[in-house]
Amino acid sequence: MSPATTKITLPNGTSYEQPTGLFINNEFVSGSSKNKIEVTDPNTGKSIIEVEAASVEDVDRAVAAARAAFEGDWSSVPAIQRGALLYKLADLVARDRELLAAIDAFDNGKPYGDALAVDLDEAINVFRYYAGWADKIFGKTIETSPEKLAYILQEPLGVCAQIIPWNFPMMILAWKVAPAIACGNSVIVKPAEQTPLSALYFGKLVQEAEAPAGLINILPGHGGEAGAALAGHLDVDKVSFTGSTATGRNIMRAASSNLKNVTLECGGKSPLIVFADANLEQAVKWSHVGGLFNQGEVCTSTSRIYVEDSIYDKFVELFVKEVKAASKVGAPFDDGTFQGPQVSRAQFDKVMKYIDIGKQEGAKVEMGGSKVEGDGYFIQPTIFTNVEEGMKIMTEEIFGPVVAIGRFTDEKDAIRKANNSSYGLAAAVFTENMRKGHKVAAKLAAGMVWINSSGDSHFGIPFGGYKSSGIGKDLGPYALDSYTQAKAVHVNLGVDL
Ligand code: TXE
Repeated sequence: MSPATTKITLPNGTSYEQPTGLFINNEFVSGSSKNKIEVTDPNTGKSIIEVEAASVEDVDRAVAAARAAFEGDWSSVPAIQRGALLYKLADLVARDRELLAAIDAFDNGKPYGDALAVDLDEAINVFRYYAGWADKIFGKTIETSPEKLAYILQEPLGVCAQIIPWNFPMMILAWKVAPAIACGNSVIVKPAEQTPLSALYFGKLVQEAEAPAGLINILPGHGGEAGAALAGHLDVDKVSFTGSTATGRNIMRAASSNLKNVTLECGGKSPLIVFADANLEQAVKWSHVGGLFNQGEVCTSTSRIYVEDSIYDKFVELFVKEVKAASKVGAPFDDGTFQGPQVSRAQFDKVMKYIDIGKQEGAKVEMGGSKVEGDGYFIQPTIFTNVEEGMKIMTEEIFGPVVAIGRFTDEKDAIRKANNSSYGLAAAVFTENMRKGHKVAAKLAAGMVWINSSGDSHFGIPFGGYKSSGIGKDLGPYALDSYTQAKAVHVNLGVDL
């Protein structure tokens, strides 16, 4: 029996039919168990809808479908047609961008305007970008001797499991699905429990694009069950994950079952360094966006700010002023909202716990520091100052609207403090001295460094971390390496035995 769709009316008045089943073989189907996921509106704390949760058996079913697609006609589809499919998907996502943005704003809690201008814009660009790559994935020839031709084929990996977080649901789906399909793989997407709705709606677009059956499967499910089953599955060739470092470790352990290829984009505690010679006004504005955009639920959030001693007080004064003026907290669909609710009760509790820890550790609450009274998971934008190295709020990922500010004496001290982390996702440097900017950038242990900006990213540029922030890269041509493997072919041109 095919599962129901449910009519949802979004807070902006738009109604649509939301699929609630599992998407396998281009059909919405019921799961083998009665497992459900309850999806909540973080703006009110109320339940929106239940969707089916994939069991281990359902994972097997989806893997079999993806395997059959990969080994079937798909393997002989010309590269340019893989690109054509991605262009079609891009056009369909573009057609429904407002609905998809509204869905993400609804179950995630992010401001609708941001979902539209950032998440959906990026998702569409990413599909188009990798559509263009599909027929430009080159092998190599390597000269060895006149008696031999050696060439390298760059081949797809096979069945790819793609485990998606809840902070940018449609955007990260695009980051994972588009390069995998461009390279000729088949995929199984597992959206996060908190935000499965846009991914399931995307299943309808996959149908409409007439993708080969089984090429793109979407399995909402619990991480510990469906996610773990995908990561450990013996017939899955790759797992790509974005989420916490703790879960990344579990995935890597599970992936050792068949030594599957692994890409992990995990947590961060990214530093932002403000030198005394920075353009202070710009440093303040970027620090605001870099630390507090998307409710602080950004893996590259520059949530640790280090300011040079001589301008520390001035920076704090201007930063607090900027955050007060530009961090309007409100409902996701209200005009002018900069910060919506945290995604879930669990995330709200985690952030509030860290705010309490910061107070106990003796850091100064410069502004915020409490929840916002009323329904929903709202937290005041919070700034801690006089934060010392070693304090938990300076070392652990909070993933909320909380920024910790410390100070440094000179360049060496700034670099030492910035690198004093088990994470290495991103880092930002503010200085008007470009020689210093580039020198410091080279010394920062981070997969992405911004000079005079923060949180900047582009689909053509690799995205991924050093140290415990992950392995491998999403985006840019680098993601093509993440979804292909090299096969060496040795051709004997004249050596007879
Ligand atoms: O993350 P999880 P959670 C960080 C952030 C946040 C914390 C916890 O600090 O506060 O993680 O969030 C799936 N095998 N980030 O608990 O567990 C899960 O179903 C396979 C940073 O939500 O990492 C979901 O689809 N999969 C971040 C995805 O992993 C498993 C984004 C992420 O969930 C699994 C999100 C398992 N054993 C949170 N367990 C970023 N890097 O942007 C869970 N999952």
